[in-house]
Amino acid sequence: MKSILEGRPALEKEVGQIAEVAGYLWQNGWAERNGGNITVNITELIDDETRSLPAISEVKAIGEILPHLKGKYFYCKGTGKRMRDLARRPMENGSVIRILDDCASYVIIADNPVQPTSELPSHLAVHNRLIEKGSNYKATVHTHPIELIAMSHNKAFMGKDVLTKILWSMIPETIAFCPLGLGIAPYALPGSVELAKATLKELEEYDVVLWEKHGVFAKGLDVMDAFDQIDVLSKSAKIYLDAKCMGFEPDGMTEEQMKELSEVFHLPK
Ligand code: 2HA
Ligand code: ZN
Repeated sequence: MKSILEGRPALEKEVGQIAEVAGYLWQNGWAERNGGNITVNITELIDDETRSLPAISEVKAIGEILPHLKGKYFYCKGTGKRMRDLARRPMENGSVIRILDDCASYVIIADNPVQPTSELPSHLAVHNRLIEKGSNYKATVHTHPIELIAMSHNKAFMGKDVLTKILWSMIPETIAFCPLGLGIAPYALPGSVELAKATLKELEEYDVVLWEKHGVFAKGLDVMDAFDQIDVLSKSAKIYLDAKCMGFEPDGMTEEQMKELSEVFHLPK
């Protein structure tokens, strides 16, 4: 069977980047079994010929009306699929979907009728909001970074911007490359409306949200940008934990050092 990627270099490159990031998630130990999700808005890469491709699935309900997604196209990881498999075979472990004109349902158009992630409604709700805001962000990533999840088991870290300040102060790069910090969503059942709502709320202010005792959800300009932000935060969390393992509380950079960084890098906070 011919893949949708054949003869479409821009789409092939995009899916290649998704597969590359899926590999990093697995290599980092952040994507056990079917853990994590990736959803990317690929509408800009869809040409007229692709728009006329027939559906290869029945019409499926999203579960909510998302008015800004009419006629949009997404690459979505498949439900129950493994990141480590997606890294090697992205079109067998994910699929391309088209949102129908009712803004409440979709069809799969390629390559295989792989059912998208169980978290599709929450990922699509985030994309709906991003488009509504006129944002250039195209990717959402959910994964299970070990050290950040470990830190979320401490209630004292779950206050607003408590963890952000600790993580920023571990290494100068973190504030430079994750300048909005880390939002917090209190524990809620995976896949629940409550978790989706809390995530949407936090994403108004942050690019990355820590789901207490579960993982992170990030938005990015593209999938690599979303990954990079999770990666720098995770690096800071590792440094914090290494210092604690050596038996001391890390000093962290001083307020003055942080202020200097913010000024030099023209950071928003
Ligand atoms: O889709 O990680 O939380 C797999 C998950 C859901
Ligand atoms: Zn998860």
